Amino acid sequence: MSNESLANLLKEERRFPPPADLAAHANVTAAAYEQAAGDRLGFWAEQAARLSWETTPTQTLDWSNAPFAKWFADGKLNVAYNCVDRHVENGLGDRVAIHFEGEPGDTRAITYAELQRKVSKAAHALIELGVRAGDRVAIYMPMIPETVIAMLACARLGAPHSVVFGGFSADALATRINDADARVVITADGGYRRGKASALKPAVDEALTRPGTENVRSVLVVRRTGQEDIAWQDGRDVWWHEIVERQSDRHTPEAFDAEHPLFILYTSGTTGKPKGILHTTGGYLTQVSYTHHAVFDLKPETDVYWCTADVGWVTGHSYITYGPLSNGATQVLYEGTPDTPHQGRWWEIVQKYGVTILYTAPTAIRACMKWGDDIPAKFDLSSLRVLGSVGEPINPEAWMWYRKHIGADATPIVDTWWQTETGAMMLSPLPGVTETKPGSAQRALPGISATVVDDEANEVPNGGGGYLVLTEPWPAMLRTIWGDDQRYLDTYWSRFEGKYFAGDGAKKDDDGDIWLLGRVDDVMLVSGHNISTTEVESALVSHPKVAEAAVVGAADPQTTQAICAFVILRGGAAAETSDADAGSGLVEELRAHVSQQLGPIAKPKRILPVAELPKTRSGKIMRRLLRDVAENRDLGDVTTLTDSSVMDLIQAKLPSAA
Ligand code: 6R9
Repeated sequence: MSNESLANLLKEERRFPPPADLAAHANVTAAAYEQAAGDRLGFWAEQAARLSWETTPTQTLDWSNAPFAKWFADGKLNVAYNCVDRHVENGLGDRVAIHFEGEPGDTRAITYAELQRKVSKAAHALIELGVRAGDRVAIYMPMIPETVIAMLACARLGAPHSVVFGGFSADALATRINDADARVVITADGGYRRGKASALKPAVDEALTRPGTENVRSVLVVRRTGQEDIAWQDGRDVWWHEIVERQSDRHTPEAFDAEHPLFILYTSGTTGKPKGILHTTGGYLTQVSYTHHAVFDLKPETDVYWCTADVGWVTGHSYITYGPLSNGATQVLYEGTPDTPHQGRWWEIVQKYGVTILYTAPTAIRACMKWGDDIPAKFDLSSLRVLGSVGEPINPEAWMWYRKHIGADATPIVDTWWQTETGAMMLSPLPGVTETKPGSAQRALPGISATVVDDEANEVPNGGGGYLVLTEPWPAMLRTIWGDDQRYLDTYWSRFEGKYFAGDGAKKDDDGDIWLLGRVDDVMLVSGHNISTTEVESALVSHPKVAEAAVVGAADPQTTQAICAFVILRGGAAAETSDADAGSGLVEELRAHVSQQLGPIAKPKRILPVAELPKTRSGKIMRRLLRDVAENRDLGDVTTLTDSSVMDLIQAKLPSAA
């Protein structure tokens, strides 16, 4: 990729200073950057002291076997104790930890004292099932409190969990069980999604017929939907309510080494088998706890926090389970989809619980934009004081919509860049410090070192573009890929010597702030220019008739790649395109709009209005599949799509794709 590359095209001039009141009482001020810059390791040692250690660490970082890091290696602690018991011991047992809202409308409020009893019982049940420190446990669950309880019970016993999205297929589950050599699977009969019960147990049964899963000796099943015709294998399958409920609700946690494995979480790369990202105990908990406190300005006595992610995504691990609970937060856990039974469900939940901090993904924000401004306007959202975004670059127009229609034009937005591999947030504004810019994650958090480099690993000057790299180790970093140290080295540490290669394109603006431009694989080469898919998408979304856009580069004999855009139109405009002439008029209008926003080089060669885009469960658009369509190829692996029928609809739209 050339340096002038990753075109510095889109100019975003809007600026939003932090609200004065928030700034005056912020948990973290600008001083944190200075302190961490002066003594990075001292800074992290201080953050580690936010936790309760059974043995206080005397070492901070051991980088002698780089890039295999050890953080706080001579310390010992128990993660579940830190997330639950210590709050009870500190007199906070009556505080609600989880406000659960089921999709059908059933609710449960679980206090920290209750959570302690439930986690203790679940830990005893796992012991009865033979789980010992070091054994891997697969968790395949809907979004219900037992999922969090199961994770904490594993952590309490030092048994690394591997949470697999409830939306994944039996095959995907089997591959992950096999790779981690899991001994127990925790699941449910099903969960509620889109207004109906959707079964989970059958996928577990099917997965366990696959070779490589023979070591699973128990399947622990939560009853959620009460479906009746559930297959049962005696001796292997155990009901949660039968085994867990009869256990003692007192359990003394054992402290584990800071580098004891906490969990494995699989990320599906574009090719090859999924990578089992390994996270360990002390450093991980230190950084998720600190970032949750700093980036959301969490005041646990008064805030009601809600992260809408699925717990099967890293965002759910770090910012539903471990970050918020380690900080003693009160949070909402919602089982279902945002439009069930109506498109205002989320805003109804915000109003009902008085949510003050909301953390969601750009894909969800764009869906809400598409449904219309009048929907959130019907609810009282005045409790909100910090809004977060994660998962993809957020288009400036989506950012502005989020601020205006959800945040009353006043609430700071923290756009948090991080990855499964980084374990915790890495780049983000701080809500009481940063003057925010719509669409930018802006800068590395205190204690984190990131920059943008060119092909030769030289740091680019302000205004330049290239690749995002992390230049110093950080506490929550992945320790390796489970069972494959070589792949860890090759994937992350071989592209630029001594630097972690994130795989994302990025640019620095004139102030040195960082803008993420999407995965490097998604950058297009058009007539010798590198053009970012993200910027063309943002230009399209800035047109009033476009709700969402996905852009890919399709092979082209004249220009190497040609820009091909798939767009979802907003309500009225969608109807217009069914009329062929009006439709082609709109396509011309959109091409002209992109050309005017970014320059003629970025004008899409083709624009196709579609009803849906292919997305993963974490909301990321699978551009790879759209490239397959645009280049008239057979589709690659679709197993991680939320809904694979979307691709049939898109393909049906284009008989003339090539
Ligand atoms: C947490 C999570 C990681 C990839 C990452 C990047 C994209 C995440 C982003 C963002 C721009 C943000 N990404 N947050 N891009 N701005 N705020 O999403 O983890 O599922 O492993 O994905 O997501 O491309 O490299 P994961």
